[in-house]
Amino acid sequence: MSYLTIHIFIVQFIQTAVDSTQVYINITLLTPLSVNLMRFNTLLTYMKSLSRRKQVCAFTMSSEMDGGDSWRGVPLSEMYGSQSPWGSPEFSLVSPSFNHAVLYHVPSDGCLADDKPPKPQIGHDKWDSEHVRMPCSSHSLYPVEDSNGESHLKKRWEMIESALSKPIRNSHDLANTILSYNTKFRNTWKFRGLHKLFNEYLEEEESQYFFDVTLPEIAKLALALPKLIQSPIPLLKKHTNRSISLSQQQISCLLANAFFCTFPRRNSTKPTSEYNSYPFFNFNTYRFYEATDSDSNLEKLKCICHYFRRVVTKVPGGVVSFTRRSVPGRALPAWPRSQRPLGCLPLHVDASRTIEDADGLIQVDFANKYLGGGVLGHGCVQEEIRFVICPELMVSMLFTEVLSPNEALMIIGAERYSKYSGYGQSFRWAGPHCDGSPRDSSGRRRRALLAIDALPYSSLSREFSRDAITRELNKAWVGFSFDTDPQSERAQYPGVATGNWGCGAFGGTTQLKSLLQLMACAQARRPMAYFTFGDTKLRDEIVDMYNLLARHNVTVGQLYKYIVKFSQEKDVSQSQLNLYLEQVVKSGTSASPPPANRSAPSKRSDDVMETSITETVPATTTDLESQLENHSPDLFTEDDIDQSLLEVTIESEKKENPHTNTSTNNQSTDKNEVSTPQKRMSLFDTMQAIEGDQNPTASNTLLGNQRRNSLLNDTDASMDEDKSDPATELKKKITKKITDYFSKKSI
Ligand SMILES: *[C@@H]1O[C@H](CO)[C@@H](O)[C@H](O)[C@H]1NC(C)=O
Ligand SMILES: *[C@@H]1O[C@H](CO)[C@@H](O)[C@H](O)[C@H]1NC(C)=O
Ligand SMILES: *[C@@H]1O[C@H](CO)[C@@H](O)[C@H](O)[C@H]1NC(C)=O
Ligand SMILES: *[C@@H]1O[C@H](CO)[C@@H](O)[C@H](O)[C@H]1NC(C)=O
Ligand SMILES: *[C@@H]1O[C@H](CO)[C@@H](O)[C@H](O)[C@H]1NC(C)=O
Ligand SMILES: *[C@@H]1O[C@H](CO)[C@@H](O)[C@H](O)[C@H]1NC(C)=O
Ligand SMILES: *[C@@H]1O[C@H](CO)[C@@H](O)[C@H](O)[C@H]1NC(C)=O
Ligand SMILES: CC(=O)N[C@H]1CO[C@H](CO)[C@@H](O)[C@@H]1O
Repeated sequence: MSYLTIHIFIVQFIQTAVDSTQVYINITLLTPLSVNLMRFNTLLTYMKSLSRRKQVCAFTMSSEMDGGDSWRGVPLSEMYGSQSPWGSPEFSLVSPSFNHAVLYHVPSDGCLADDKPPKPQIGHDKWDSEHVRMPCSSHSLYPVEDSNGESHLKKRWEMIESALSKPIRNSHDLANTILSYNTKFRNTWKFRGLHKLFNEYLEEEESQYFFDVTLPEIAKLALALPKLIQSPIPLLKKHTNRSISLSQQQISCLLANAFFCTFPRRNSTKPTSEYNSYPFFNFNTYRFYEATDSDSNLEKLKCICHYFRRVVTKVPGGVVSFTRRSVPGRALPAWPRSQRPLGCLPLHVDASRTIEDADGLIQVDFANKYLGGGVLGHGCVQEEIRFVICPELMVSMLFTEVLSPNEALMIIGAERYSKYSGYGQSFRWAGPHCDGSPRDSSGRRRRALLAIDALPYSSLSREFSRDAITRELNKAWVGFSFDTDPQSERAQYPGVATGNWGCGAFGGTTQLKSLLQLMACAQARRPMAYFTFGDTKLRDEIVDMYNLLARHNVTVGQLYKYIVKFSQEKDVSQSQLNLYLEQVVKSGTSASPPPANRSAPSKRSDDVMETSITETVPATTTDLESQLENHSPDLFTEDDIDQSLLEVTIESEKKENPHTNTSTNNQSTDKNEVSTPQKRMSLFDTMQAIEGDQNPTASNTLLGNQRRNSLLNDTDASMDEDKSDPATELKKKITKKITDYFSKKSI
C-alpha cells in the first residue's frame, strides 16, 4: 500500500490509495470548473484506460455535485467526443443515387447557397404504387355530381385551385373550402376544433391576422405544388434502405397541402384502403380539426399555424433528409454472444433537461410504428409534441410505411419553430423558437431525430419475454447503429440522447428499457445520454446499475442472459429486476480470484474490482451548472490553451519541489486540501508509477521527453505496441483527445 497525491494542472487529488488490486481516489476540484472541466475529462479518460490496462476493473464514477446539478456520469462532452455539440462528425452527405431520391437540384459543387432555397429537381409525375400520389397529378380525378344527379370525373387539382383561389375569411369559409373537394365528408367533418380555435380560443386580432395575412399565403404555397415538386416522391416502403431529401420549402408546400386536405386516397380510414399501412397525412383524416375536448389539441394547431406563419414570412433555405434503415434478421447482433463490455460505454444521465434540447446528439423519437402517432389526432406526448414543434418532421408521414421490428427512420435537418410547456393535457405553445443549430455541408440543420417504436405491453410478463426483449434490443440497435462504421472498434459520435422509451402509454418498465438501450448503445458503440424527465431517483438507479455492471466487467451478452433468466423466474415484477441483477452479477464474479488483503476505504466487501471516484465540488464552483446548461462549445479561449500547455510543463518540471508556486493557481490553500506534499506528482508520472510494473514500454509513451510531443502531436508513432491491445487503442484515444483539447482549430 502506498499513498500518492496527484497534482495535475489545477485538479487536486487527495486521499489516494493504491495497491495491487484497487485504486481508490478521492478528487477535489479546487478551482472553478469553467477552466477545469476539460482537464477533468482528460483525467477521467485516463482513469478509464488505466482500469482497462490492468484488466482488473472497469471505471466507475459517481459524481455528487454541489449546487443542485442535475446530471450524473460523464459530462456531455463525452457524448460528442468533443467540447462542442457540433464537434462530432457529420452524417453521410446528401448525394442522389438509386436509393436516395433528392427532390431538389444539388449544385455540382454540392454546396447550397446559405439562405436561398434550392431549385426543384426536374422530373415526371409517377402515378403508381411506388410513389406518392400527388394531388396535382393529372391522374388525380374526382367524381362530381352534376345537377342531373349524374356523376362524372373531374380533375381534382382544378377543383382545388379554384377553391383555394377564392377568399377565405373565417373558419367556416375554410371548412367549406376543404369540403368542396372532399364532398364525401360533408356529413362527417364538422371542423368543431377549427371553429373553436379561431372563434373562441384565439384573440380576435390573432384570428383576423391569420385569415387576412397568413392563410392566403398558405393557400399560395399549397398551389405552388406543381412548380415546387416536379420529380416523383418515392414511398419509403418496408424492408428497404432508402432515403428522400427535400428542401424545407418543398416540405412547407407539402404540409400546406396536407393542411387543406388535398392528398388523394389519403382520406380513408378503412383497412382495405391503399395507404392503410401508412400514417394519416391529410390533417383532418384523423379528426385533427374536430377535437374540442382538450385544449392541448388547440395548442397543437397553434404550433402548426405558427410554423406556417414563419415559413411564409421567410422561406427557409435548408434541406431535410429522411432515411429508412432496415436490417434483415441475419445481420442483427447475436445478443447472447456479444462480448462488448458495458463499462466501455460513456453514460450521462440527466434529470432536468429534455431530449430535444440535447444539441448535437441523435435525439430519439419515442415513435409509433405509424410515424407521428396521434399528432393529427388527440395524442400529445413525446412524439406528438416533437412533431408539432418541428412540423417538418410531419412530412415523413406522407411517405413512410409502417415500421417493421427491424426498422428505424432517421430524419436529419428538421428545424424547430416553437417553444412549449407542459405535457399531455397541459401542453401549451410557448412562443416562437429560433433554431440556432448550424447547417451541415449538405445544408441540413444539425439536428438528427431517430424514430424507433417500442412495443406496447399489456403485462409485465409479456414485456419480459425473451422475444420482446430481443425485439426491443434489435429495434434500438438498428436505430443507434445508423451511420456507424461496422469495422471500427472506436466509439462512434455523436452519442444518443434518449429516455423512458415506450414507458408512457405503451406501459414499458423504465428499469428494463434503460438497460436495453444501454446494451444497444454499447453494441453500436455510441455513447448514451439518458434523460429521466425530472426523475432523480431513476437517474441514480441507472447510474448505480451501470456502475455495478461496469465494476463487474459485465458484457452485453452476459446481461442479456441475466435478463432472460430473470424473465423466466416465477414472479416477474418490475421492482425486482435491479435486485435480481445485483445478486446475480455479484455472485457471477465470485469465481474470480479472492480479493487481496486491503485496508483501503471500501464501503462494500464485494467491491473487489472497484475504481471509484467521488467528486466533490467546493461551493465556489457555482458556475458549473450554467456552463453545462449552455454547454458552451468553447470553454477555452485560445489564450487559455497556450497557458495550459505552459502549465503542463511547469507542473512536470516542478514535481521535485511541490512548494513552488504554480503561477496561475494559488488556490492550493483551499481548506479541502489534505495532501501529502512530499509525494506530490504530475498526472503522467503517476501513470508511470502505476503502470510501470505492468508494461514499461507502454508507460514510456506518455512520459518523459515525449510528453509534450505526444500532447501536441496527433501521432501514434510513439505507440508502436501491439495494435490489437485495447489499452493501446485507448491510449491513442487519449492522446488524440488531449490533442483535440489543445488544438487551436475550432471544433
Ligand atoms: C473525499 O474527500 C472529502 C473532502 O475531503 C471527504 O469529505 C470525503 O469523506 C472523502 N470521501 C471518501 C470516500 O474518502
Ligand atoms: C473483462 O471482459 C473482457 C471482455 O470479455 C475480457 O477480455 C477481460 O478479460 C475481462 N476482465 C476481467 C477482469 O474479467
Ligand atoms: C440495409 O443496409 C444495411 C447496412 O447498413 C444492410 O446490412 C442491410 O442488409 C440493408 N437492408 C436491406 C433490406 O437491403
Ligand atoms: C489482512 O490484514 C489484516 C490486518 O489488516 C491481517 O490481520 C491479516 O492477517 C491479513 N490477511 C492476509 C491474508 O494477509
Ligand atoms: C509565491 O507567490 C507569491 C505571490 O503570489 C510570492 O509572494 C512568493 O514569493 C512566491 N513564492 C515562491 C517560492 O516563489
Ligand atoms: C490568490 O487567492 C486569493 C484568495 O484566495 C486571491 O485574493 C488572489 O487574488 C489570488 N491570487 C492570484 C494570483 O490568483
Ligand atoms: C511533432 O513530432 C515530431 C516528430 O514526431 C517532432 O519533430 C515535432 O517537433 C513535434 N511537434 C511538436 C509541436 O512538438
Ligand atoms: C372524398 C374523397 O376524396 N374520397 C376518396 C377517398 O379515397 C378513396 C380511395 O381510397 C376514393 O375512392 C375516394 O374518392
